[in-house]
Amino acid sequence: MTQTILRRVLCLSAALLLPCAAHAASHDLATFIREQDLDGDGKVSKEEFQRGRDAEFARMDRNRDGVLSHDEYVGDYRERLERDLRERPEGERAEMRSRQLRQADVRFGVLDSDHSGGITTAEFAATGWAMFQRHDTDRDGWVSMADVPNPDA
Ligand SMILES: [Ca+2]
Ligand SMILES: [Ca+2]
Ligand SMILES: [Ca+2]
Repeated sequence: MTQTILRRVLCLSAALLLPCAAHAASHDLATFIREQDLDGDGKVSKEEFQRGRDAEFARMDRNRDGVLSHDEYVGDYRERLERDLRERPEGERAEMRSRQLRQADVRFGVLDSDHSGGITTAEFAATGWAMFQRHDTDRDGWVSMADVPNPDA
């Protein structure tokens, strides 16, 4: 009984940390490397990853106050989502849109770990760092194809 509840809680927290379809890409090793390998050497250093994350944060922080508001975070996601949705059959779009936006909302809540209503650079960096470490399974400070994918990632 207790175990069932525990398992459910664990599944729920895993689900919260899991990305939605449009973000699932970043959690696949090969896609992670393709997206984050800025200098094209086939692997991602911590510095390279950090540079990419900084640029991503700066792009989303429209009013340049160093904090991602809910509107900035979800608004940025919505723009990308609308582009993705154009490639989907029309009948699927509305359902997918509301599901994905709900998930973006949940992700905002997870990223905003102190529930201040905005994601600070520190909160954003902490999540990114966790993602990097999850991929760097051999802990050499690089994410490369030598890192055997973690089945939980
Ligand atoms: Ca690289
Ligand atoms: Ca802002
Ligand atoms: Ca590695």
